[in-house]
Amino acid sequence: MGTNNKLEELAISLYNIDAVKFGEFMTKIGIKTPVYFDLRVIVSYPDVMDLISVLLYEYALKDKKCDHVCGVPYTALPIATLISVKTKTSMLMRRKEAKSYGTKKVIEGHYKQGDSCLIIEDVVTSGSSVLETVTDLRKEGLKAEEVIVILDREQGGKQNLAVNNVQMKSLFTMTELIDILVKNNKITEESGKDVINYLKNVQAPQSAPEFERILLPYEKRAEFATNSIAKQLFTIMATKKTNLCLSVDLTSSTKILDLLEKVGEHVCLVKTHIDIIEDFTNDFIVRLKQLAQTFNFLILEDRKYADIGNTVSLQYSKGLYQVGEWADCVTAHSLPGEGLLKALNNSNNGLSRGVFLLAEMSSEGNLITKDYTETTVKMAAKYPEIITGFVCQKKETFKDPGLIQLTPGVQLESSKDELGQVYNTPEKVILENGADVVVVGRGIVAAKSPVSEAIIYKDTLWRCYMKRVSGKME
Ligand code: 5BU
Repeated sequence: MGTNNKLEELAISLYNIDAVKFGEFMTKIGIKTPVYFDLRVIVSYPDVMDLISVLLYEYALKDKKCDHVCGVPYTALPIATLISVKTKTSMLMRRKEAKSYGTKKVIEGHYKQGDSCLIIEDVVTSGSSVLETVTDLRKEGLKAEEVIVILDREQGGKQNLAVNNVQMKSLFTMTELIDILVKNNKITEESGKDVINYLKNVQAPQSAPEFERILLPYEKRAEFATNSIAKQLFTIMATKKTNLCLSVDLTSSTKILDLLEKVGEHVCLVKTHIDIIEDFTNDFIVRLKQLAQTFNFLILEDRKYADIGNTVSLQYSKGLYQVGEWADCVTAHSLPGEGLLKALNNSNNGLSRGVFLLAEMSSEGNLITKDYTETTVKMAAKYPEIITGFVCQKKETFKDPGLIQLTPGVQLESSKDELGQVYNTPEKVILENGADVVVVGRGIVAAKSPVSEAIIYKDTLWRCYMKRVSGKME
């Protein structure tokens, strides 16, 4: 029997054993739905189980090698077992409840770091169950980049998974399953259309586990970036192997330039407060740009724009500093609303430019609330071409892997200054709080030997990042 015939046979069997039902049903959360799936019943039908495992094998495993297979608990567990036995491929088992016990292993079985694991699932709606399994596997250092499913409900799961670097293949899409059932007179064309329309209108929200973004390496994140500065910065970090942003909070232009001569090779980004320099001239900008080119770093002017669009546009492109001419990116508050982002977007003179929007601050007692942070992130989503990322303190603040988390308030020891600045350690901000680029000011510029201190920061921060993307977080 050819694969297509087998698929047809499976579709009809699923219908006959009531694993898929059409009519009017209520979902768990009280919404009416014209279609209902319960693939848990397949365990009572060995022929159906057999057919599913043969088809999954032909689709996903025949021409491919993977070190392990892992079923998403619970429905897919017996299917994964059959495939494992049939193909003599090792199986891993993910515990769903281990988290609450704390110490128990989440992934059972024998494996090595870097081993590849194919995930198996029955039905995908939003993809969130698959992502939970992916995340647990990646935490153990396993490569989890492919999933094979029986049915894709076509409600956004495939896209959600792709954003998280997981490719999904399915035996059927919902449309294909319905076509087969209509063709075989199991359901009418009309109820088939109803179902397709219903599914189109009820798309799953974009969802990803909160730590997904931070498990991806910078070179991969560059592929997701929509702002050209974010793309460049991810690429610089990956090639120079540094995620250190030096905040050159010095008031003499010669001191800044002298320091950058020596530490330029160790940083990905240099952050300025141009209005604190006492001997500012245009020559300073010329030299700064030369150094940026020689050492391949970007420049962030930490101007924290916070006015109406028209004023911001003037502040950005006119006046003594003409920031838009030389700074690759700037910081801005979301407080005045979208006009400010429109202004910055329209004032770039055709140059590649970016904005880090302030979603949180590091200082004690700042007035930013959770609501404010969430609204800021939503506002940024409307301007993907200009937003480089967020200045923020927590990994939960945003999910988009193409945006950069810039985190200030970092020193080797956690402490505070006398004016409310709060310092966390590199370990904490990178491994726990999700920082992508770490801003260090006085930790380096006020050190006895700023150059050797910069190297210590660079090495420590990079080590933490490597630990994070290797998946070994504990
Ligand atoms: P420090 O010397 O490492 O404390 O300098 C931190 C820099 O980051 C300094 O230039 C601040 O203006 C900047 N910063 C900050 O510390 N906290 C924030 O929340 C934001 C910016 Br936004």
